[in-house]
Amino acid sequence: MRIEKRAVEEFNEPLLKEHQRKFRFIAESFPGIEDVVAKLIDFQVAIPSWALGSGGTRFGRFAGAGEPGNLEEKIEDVGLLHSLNKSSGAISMHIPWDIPSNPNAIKAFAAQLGIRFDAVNSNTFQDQPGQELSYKFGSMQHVDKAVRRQAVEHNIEVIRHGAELGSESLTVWLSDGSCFPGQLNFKRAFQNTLESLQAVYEALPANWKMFVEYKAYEPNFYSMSVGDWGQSYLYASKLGPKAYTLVDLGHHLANANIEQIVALLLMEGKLGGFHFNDSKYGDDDLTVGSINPYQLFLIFNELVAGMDERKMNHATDLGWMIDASHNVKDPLEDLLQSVEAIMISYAQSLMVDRKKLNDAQMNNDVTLCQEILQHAYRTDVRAIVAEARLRDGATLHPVDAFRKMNVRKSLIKDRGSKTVATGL
Ligand code: PSV
Ligand code: MN
Repeated sequence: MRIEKRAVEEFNEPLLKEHQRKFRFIAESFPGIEDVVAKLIDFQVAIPSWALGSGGTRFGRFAGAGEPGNLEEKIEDVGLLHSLNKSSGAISMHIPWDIPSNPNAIKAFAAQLGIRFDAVNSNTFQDQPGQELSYKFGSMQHVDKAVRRQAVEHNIEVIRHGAELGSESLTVWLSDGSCFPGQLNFKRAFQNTLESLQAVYEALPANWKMFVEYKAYEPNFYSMSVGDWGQSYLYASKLGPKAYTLVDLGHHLANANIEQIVALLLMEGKLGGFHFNDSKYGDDDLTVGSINPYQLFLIFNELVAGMDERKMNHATDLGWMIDASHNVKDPLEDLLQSVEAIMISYAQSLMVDRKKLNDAQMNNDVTLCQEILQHAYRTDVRAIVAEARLRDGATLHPVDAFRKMNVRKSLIKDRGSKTVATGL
């Protein structure tokens, strides 16, 4: 299924007047509005190939209908999202869940839909059918050199697949660690992991980045060999200038101050990428902004401040991606909501009066600091985000449009109601 320009215009038409009234109202009170709109148009969030179907928990999974059954259909789904919001122009693939059988054809198909290939992700957290050695006791940290070599070779193969499609970064998330005290020699596990990562790093094409993603717990419950941003930073620093830390919002212990982590990593030039989601308890992988939108805003506030200090391009210098799971909602609706939440937080953080905030901080005016941040956070910027979409040829309200255009119904008609997408 494709969403034609005409369908977008037809959807927008009856909403235009009301939208223009709301946009005019906010534009009048914010002189820098055109710069915000331009930045929103440029900003793209990659969609993970494994999140286009229903997710589940270890207790089960309730499949949806019309889910994509192969990589082409996953790209088709991302194309639909992108037609609706013009902010989802990239896909991030997980190998081996999505090995492209014909890379040139896949690349051409994605290009037709305006989709590029973001970071490729390796998988040494599951054993695959026919795999020679098991990752039950880890992959890159493993005590057996042959297992470590297998993990390294897999990552090199992932780079090869990514390079064929035009990706320029590899995300390595390791589930390595231990479940019980005494199981693992921490220092040996670190050294083995570092050596393995070094072998992968050496295989990176010249223009590539490597993202080292950390996670506090799960599937290992006593220690993780890349368990927090400190460990990730240590690996990334020892690896070299092409290695960076990747922050996944769900991968922290409760109440961690993620905005502070982000600020310091940016200061050190070691923040590489982001996995957006939201959580109440752990790595819940819920819709971005659904539980704690203020935290999301505070993170974006540090991102914008830090990127501006380093004169970075907001849209291209960091890897932006959603990493969520949709257990009860339509995956595509859920992803549209996530992208919207990201754009709203980004827009609000672009509206923070940084000069005023800095002055208030220098004067220890704590009350004013809070007023400045919350003024931006409490500003209803939805019309600005919608205006950016409108100017870029997308819909004023993506979720409503998805429903009005009967997108899921068409997908079920094309694909049937029993397809199950690969992924977790
Ligand atoms: C692990 O929880 C993670 O966040 C990593 O990014 C994985 O690659 C992804 O989820 C999918 O399992
Ligand atoms: Mn992640």
